[in-house]
Amino acid sequence: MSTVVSSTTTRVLNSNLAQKIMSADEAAALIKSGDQVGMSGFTGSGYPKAVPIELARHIADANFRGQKFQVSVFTGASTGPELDGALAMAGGIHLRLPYQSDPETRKRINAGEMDYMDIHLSHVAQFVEYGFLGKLDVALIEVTAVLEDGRLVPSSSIGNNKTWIDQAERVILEVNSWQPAALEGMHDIYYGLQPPPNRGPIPLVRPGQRIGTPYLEVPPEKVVAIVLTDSPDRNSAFKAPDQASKRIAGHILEFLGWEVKKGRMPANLLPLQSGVGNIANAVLFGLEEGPFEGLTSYTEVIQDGMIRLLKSGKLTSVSATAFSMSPDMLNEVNADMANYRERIVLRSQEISNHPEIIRRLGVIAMNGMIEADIYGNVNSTHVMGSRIQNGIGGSGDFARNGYLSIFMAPSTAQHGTISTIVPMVSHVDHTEHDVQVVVTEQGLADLRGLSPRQRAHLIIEKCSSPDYKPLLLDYLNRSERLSYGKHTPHLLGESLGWHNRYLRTGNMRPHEEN
Ligand code: 0RQ
Repeated sequence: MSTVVSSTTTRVLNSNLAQKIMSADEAAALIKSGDQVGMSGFTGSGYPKAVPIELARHIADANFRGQKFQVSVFTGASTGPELDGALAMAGGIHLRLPYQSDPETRKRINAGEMDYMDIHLSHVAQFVEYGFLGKLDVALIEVTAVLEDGRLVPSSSIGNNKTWIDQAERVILEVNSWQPAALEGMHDIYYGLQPPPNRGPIPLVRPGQRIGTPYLEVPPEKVVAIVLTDSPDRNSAFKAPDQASKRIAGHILEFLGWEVKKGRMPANLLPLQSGVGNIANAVLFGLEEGPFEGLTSYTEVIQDGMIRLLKSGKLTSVSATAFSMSPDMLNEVNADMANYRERIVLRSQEISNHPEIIRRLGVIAMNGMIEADIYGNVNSTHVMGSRIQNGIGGSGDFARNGYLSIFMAPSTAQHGTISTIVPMVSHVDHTEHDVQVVVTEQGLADLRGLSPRQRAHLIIEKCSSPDYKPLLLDYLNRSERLSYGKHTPHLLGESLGWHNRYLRTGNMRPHEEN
């Protein structure tokens, strides 16, 4: 394995490609209005940090001259302010996919000024490969280094980088010397996935297994620019777990212990997937104090809690597509990357989120939700049914295909003014068929083997806030008497009107007006 050196200029070891080093401004000028650009980046990790800012500047200049300049931006998932924030602010994004969590982008999408396609993360690479999304013009990818033979050492996320490089007409690389050189060897890029009808089984049977190569490959003639950067990834810090998160974590741990006792899971559990956000992180913190040893993880993002589990020795290996750590944890891991490299594998998201692997490994999927209804349908994405928060991300990939699918949230949102348990979700991301466990700080409802009406009574009893329980029971009782069908009783005129309760509280923030 070759070793890269950490000074900026020596990170591009291939002399042919070194000829293509230029400024971010010059590289941005190679991106044209109407281009579809596949960018690296997954959460606040491994996204290009220089060219998007210059591109935003070119877009703003064009707009100033009265010329329309917009591009479509495809990524792994969310990115940082230098990408989503800058381009959204300039009004430069025509279509965005597949996931975002940037405040400015969210604002533009919800104002109807930007198109957004919220798709399963496992679908993105194949949608582009199958040609469903048209031609990819440019790949803009952050890497850690370019080796002598032209192969690329990936950065702190992989996402869809392999696909963007393979599919794009031209490739722009940002070589970021802030990324630790010791990332080399941590990645596993699988080049064996053929399109149907020639797709064979993916030979991955353990979370920590390597089935590919640590490097990305790029035909040198495709590379039109290389930009040198030295900028940090940006992820926000996690909040310390609050009481509600701790109680949610407690319910999940107790439930997993029960599953082990029943013989439905081995003593070291099954590979864990943990979603984004503070509650998911709190569950990982809970596992650190819990009784389970020899854990593994097959997930999408590596949060602080995962690293703490690795440090404590409770977690033996973790597979993901990106880091998503607080600045403090990131500094700690970067300083000791060579050690973590043995226990962490970063893969393309078409593999980290692949249904075949998730089903084979029997992953325990734990994801956050905005609301669940009494029958177990889950809304992960839309506030009041119309305002996108982030996106479905990988939650559907893991929920539908996991061994166990758990959704969690506090029982109320917005300071208690709205119940997260509702008669009918205002938007469906995960159907009642994909959701096996719903948990709030009030308790946990195990929905497996229950009919719709049994599920409704259990969810209300175990998960709803005492403030909303009587209202939900009243709705269910009347529905059971008056509903047209008695299989999944509903009073349709009333069920969605439930959400107006929130509007009537007068607690809507100004930017949320529907
Ligand atoms: O509003 O920002 O104004 O405070 O929604 O909610 O409570 O901070 O929750 O950070 O855990 O995120 C589902 C969004 C939860 C996340 C979701 C308001 C609430 C707050 C955020 P404020 P919290 P979290 C794999 C997994 C989909 C993707 C996924 C998510 C804001 O988990 O994006 O799972 N999931 N990926 O007040 C009105 C409700 C509300 C509500 C919450 N019922 N009504 N407002 N809020 N519930 C990883 C990847 O794919 C990368």
